[in-house]
Amino acid sequence: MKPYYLSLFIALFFLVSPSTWAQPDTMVYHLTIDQAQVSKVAGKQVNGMTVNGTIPGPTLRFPEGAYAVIYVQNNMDVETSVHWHGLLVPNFYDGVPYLTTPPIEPGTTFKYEFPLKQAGTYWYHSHTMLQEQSGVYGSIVIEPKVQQLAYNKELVVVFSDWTNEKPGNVMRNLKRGNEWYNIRKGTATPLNRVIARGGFGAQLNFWRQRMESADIADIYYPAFLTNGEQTQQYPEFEPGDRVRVRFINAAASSQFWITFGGEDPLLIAADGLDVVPVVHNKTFIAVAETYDFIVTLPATGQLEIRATAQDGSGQTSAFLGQGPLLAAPDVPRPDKIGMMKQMAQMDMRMGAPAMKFNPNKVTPYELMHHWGMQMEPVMEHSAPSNSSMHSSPTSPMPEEKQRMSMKQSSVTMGTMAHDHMDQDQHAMPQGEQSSPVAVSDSTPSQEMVHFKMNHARLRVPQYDTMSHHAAKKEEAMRGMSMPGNVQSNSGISMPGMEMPGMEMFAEYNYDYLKSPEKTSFSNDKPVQEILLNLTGNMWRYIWSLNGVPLNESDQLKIKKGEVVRITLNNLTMMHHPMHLHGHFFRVINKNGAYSPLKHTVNVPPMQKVVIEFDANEYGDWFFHCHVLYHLNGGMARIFSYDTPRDKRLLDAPLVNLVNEANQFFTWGTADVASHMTEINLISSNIRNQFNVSVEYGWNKNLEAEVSYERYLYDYFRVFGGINLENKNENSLNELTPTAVIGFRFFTPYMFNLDARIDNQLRPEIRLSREIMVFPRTAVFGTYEYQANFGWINYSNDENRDGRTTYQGETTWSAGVEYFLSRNFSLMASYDNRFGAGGGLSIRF
Ligand SMILES: [Cu+2]
Repeated sequence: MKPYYLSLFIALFFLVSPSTWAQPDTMVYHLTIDQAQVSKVAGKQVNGMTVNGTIPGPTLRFPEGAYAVIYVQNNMDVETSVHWHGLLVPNFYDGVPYLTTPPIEPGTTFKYEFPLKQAGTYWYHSHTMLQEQSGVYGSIVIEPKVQQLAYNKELVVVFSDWTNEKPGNVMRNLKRGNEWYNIRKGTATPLNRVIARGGFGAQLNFWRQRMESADIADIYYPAFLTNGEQTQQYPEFEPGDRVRVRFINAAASSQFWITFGGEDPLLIAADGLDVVPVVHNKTFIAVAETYDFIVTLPATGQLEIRATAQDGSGQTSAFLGQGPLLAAPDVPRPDKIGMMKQMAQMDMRMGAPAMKFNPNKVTPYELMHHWGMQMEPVMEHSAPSNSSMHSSPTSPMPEEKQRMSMKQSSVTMGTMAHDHMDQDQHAMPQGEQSSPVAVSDSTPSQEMVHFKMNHARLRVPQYDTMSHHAAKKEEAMRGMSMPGNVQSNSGISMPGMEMPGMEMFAEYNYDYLKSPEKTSFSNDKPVQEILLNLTGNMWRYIWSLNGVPLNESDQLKIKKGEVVRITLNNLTMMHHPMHLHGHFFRVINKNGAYSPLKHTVNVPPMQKVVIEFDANEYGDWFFHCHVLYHLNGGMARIFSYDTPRDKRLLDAPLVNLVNEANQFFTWGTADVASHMTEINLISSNIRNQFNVSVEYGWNKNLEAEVSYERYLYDYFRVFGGINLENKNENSLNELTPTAVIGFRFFTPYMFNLDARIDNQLRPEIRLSREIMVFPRTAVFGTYEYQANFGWINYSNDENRDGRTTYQGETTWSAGVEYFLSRNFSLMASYDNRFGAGGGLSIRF
């Protein structure tokens, strides 16, 4: 071989083979995703999706620093995708279909490859529609090169939730507002229970704000799973074993409390990264989070590790070792009515809309100031700038008592305040903030940091202190930050920010997580401030950020080299585990400069959490609530570095992802009763809705209507349609069609108001309402009034009795409904056109 060819050969050799030859630590996995019949609840076979034949899929183990090559084969008849949750991978391999990665079409295989920059516990899951709920998830373990912690065994524990329904039907049920899930879970709060607990005032407060109750979770699950089974036995562990348990919450929408039997375990890592080890038993694991613990097996007995669903609707356990049971502590079921009562006592403005009249006008600060927690400090905001306590003259709390609480608080807060002053420049008052802030039109988040930390941690000595003080939230915010005065900042906020009921969510803070290394960013980095209000509408099951669902949103532009600081302000009654792809962010907590790094952070109802990350990537990254049904309902954004889109995505238009939040769902009800029959059909996406309704009485009265309506925002829509009605009984040959236009409004106290006028200029209003009065029983009523001023006179039927001056027509009905199952109810009603009767109500 001539030297020329030889060198060419050598050159080619190195050109074509880097991924196989130049990567000595390459590890190859093959994953096959398939549809299969699975049984997770005894005796019930349903369609699921498996990875390599199982749910969850296999654990992918890698040594730190390896080069991962993963072939994903799609054996299903629908497209799929795999996202590597928590792994820092090149944008193209992040696995969000149509955003970063092409979807994996049926019958094809996609090759993912990336170097592993991390160690720890992670996981993977489908990012296509609702496939994660069907079973497409599994664990990833990256072994550290040097193991510094003392343990001798390992166990991966994947928690998840299981439904026998098709996930698409679950979503449809949520969209239609079916009460059934809450009934089935036993978490509904019917009026009789609310009244029995003295909560009627709170209920009225909720209704006024168009909220039904303090819902914790939306969906009924017949089973919660530990590594795919409701209970798991691991008898192979022996007394004295120190087991590193890697927990992953792969549930579609369930958050859990983990509790441990035996001696309290050691929490050593969160979201894959080491934390300062801390003894910690009852631990909240939000959807998509991971935690590592070291548990020590007792000298005798088997140790239970239990995950209890946050709303108390179920649990799943793993048992390690053998012998007598060391049960995990019980987590009491949350008291929803008690929460309602507490929330009603605070001046919370609930019901922030999930969509806006003009989605192009994004007004996050207005949203924040108008809705949410109304903060009313005890301190006057003109408080002196020293650290001494300053009791408000109107405070019902004796000053002595305040001092007491101040002292107690100081004990718990001492180190924290110290940390803030010394180490965390972001938590400093603005006067000492040296970093340039890119967006100045903001309430600086350092105030929020303090607010969050204070209210989350402090006990509330006196319950109704707050309600006696009327200060605007805005002022409260300002009052909290005394520029240039650290002392007063922490001092002032202590008694003032002791919000009644705040301890209700204190157990969800992350203060027990402390990074072993400083995580704060250098002072000279520019900071981009972003406020994202988490917004939602339970009635239509639309979820959004700043009142704009994904499909109506613009991308959020971020700049490489900047620090992006995001205030997540939850204006909903639900928890939202927010996940950012491709980055770890600091979750600002009491540990200041040592705040932990995470990829997923839970934001409790009506609370604020501040996160910040180093914008050090390129491409577009997804940021979303990891509750699958919230993500699908629109609670997501694209963070864009504004770099060119990968050419390999030419055939994968982004609109396919974005429009997942705007699908049409169709449902119907039919009442078949002794006096009448009624059918309603609804097809709806975020803005548009088509309705067909037919009422037919056995006395041959008929009314039918077809209409189209457009939602201007959550509670207000305009409509137009055709109405068909006969004038008198037994006169089906005299059906008169009229054109109608009007508006529909979901009022405070939750009445459906329909105001319309027809083409004969007859105005009409309708009011209707349904209330759950007993656990399975609802009452409903409708009132209609149509006025005819005779503005338009027809020479025929209308005025055959001579010229009409004014006619009013009242229609009303009232009834009761008893829920038998998801799809069936018994109903009885009286209608002034059709008379009284009873029958069956069917939801389909
Ligand atoms: Cu959510």
